[in-house]
Amino acid sequence: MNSTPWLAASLFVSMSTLIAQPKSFNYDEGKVPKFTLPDPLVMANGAPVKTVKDWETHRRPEILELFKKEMYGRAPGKPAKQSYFVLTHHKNVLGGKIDRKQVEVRFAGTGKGPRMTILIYLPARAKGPVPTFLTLNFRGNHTIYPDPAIRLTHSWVRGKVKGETKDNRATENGRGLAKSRWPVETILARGYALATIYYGDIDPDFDDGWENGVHALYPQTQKRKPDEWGSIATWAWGLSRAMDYLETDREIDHKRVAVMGHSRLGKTSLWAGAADPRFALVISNDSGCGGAALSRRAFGETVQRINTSFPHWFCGNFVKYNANENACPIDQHQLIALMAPRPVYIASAVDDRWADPKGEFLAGLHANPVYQLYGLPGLPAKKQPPLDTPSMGTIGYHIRTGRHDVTKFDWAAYLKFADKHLPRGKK
Ligand code: GTR
Repeated sequence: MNSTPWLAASLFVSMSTLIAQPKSFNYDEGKVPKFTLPDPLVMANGAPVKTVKDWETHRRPEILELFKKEMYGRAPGKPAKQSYFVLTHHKNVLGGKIDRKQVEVRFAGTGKGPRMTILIYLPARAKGPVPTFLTLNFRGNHTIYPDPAIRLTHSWVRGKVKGETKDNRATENGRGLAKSRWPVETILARGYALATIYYGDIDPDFDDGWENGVHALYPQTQKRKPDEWGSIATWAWGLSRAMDYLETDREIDHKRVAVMGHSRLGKTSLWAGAADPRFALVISNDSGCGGAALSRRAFGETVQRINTSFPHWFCGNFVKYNANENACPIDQHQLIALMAPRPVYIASAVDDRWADPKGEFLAGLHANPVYQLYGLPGLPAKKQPPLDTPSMGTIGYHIRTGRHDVTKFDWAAYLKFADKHLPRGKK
């Protein structure tokens, strides 16, 4: 019996439960509190930012520091002993058009310590290094495409999809389950590689007291400090470690790597892009609270709610802003501004009110002054564009029909945006 439709249905149910939109939260534009956003172009000492130099040498580091200290937490650098091990490498597979590599990043330099597996699909017979979409996935590399050669993760996986997991271990039942979110053939046909990692290889997504995943490499000796990395910063750190590897892979054009993520992994791609300028382009798909959405609007999911439901995602200091968003010295338009002058795309879905589509748009809009400092267009749309109508400057935005998900429409926009900003043949 083919159990895929049943599994897909359970996946849908479980994901909808995850993003339930509780009634007691505000969805009324008229009830959005009054607020003033911190100005990205005014320094903490009140001095104005007048030039790119002021921004790059003073204000940008100041804002980056505030995001580390108050929100995502501080991550360590590249582990000294990190090494890479090619697990498999096959050419012309899956109908002949794809090259597949699976590479293990060994954080402590050994296959016995914490490690993550990067699955890389490349267009077969590419002429030279290819630009790449790097993304984390929710349920294991094997779920993104029905490819029997993708290795099952050795890490903990969430056990909510009935039949997909057994004792929180990935099984064959999950193979290809999330394929609607991963248009592999289209991405490759457009000349891009796709590199993906199961986020649980980096840090399992539960409140474990910072012992498992890569945290095992950094044992706690004393009480956790209020600015130590939360899970979002840890996943973003994993993306930077993947970038370390991509820089060594001659088939990859590492100067043209777009980091993309959905939902909590959209929050993660934004933080990865802000913290690590090696990412040439950044994409947030329905990232919502703690991602692209302005916290001060408190529309849909709030700071208090996210810190309560997911106490491990942010650093300890972020709790200070529960129901107290105005006291926070930063807001998410400044996170977007940290990408400047690099291109950044923000995508919303109209039925995903929990993620506050308007707040996501406004974060892009209010990052504009920083892009303008560089003489770049920023986000062209001055008000939220109509449904299914992307607006693309150096900042891109769309709100599409439908629910919290990654769809063909989203990918079509990302590919167009990447074609525009990461043209081939230019250095
Ligand atoms: C929800 C959470 C959102 C979003 C989403 C997801 O439960 O409230 O912030 O991250 O999960 O990642 O699926």
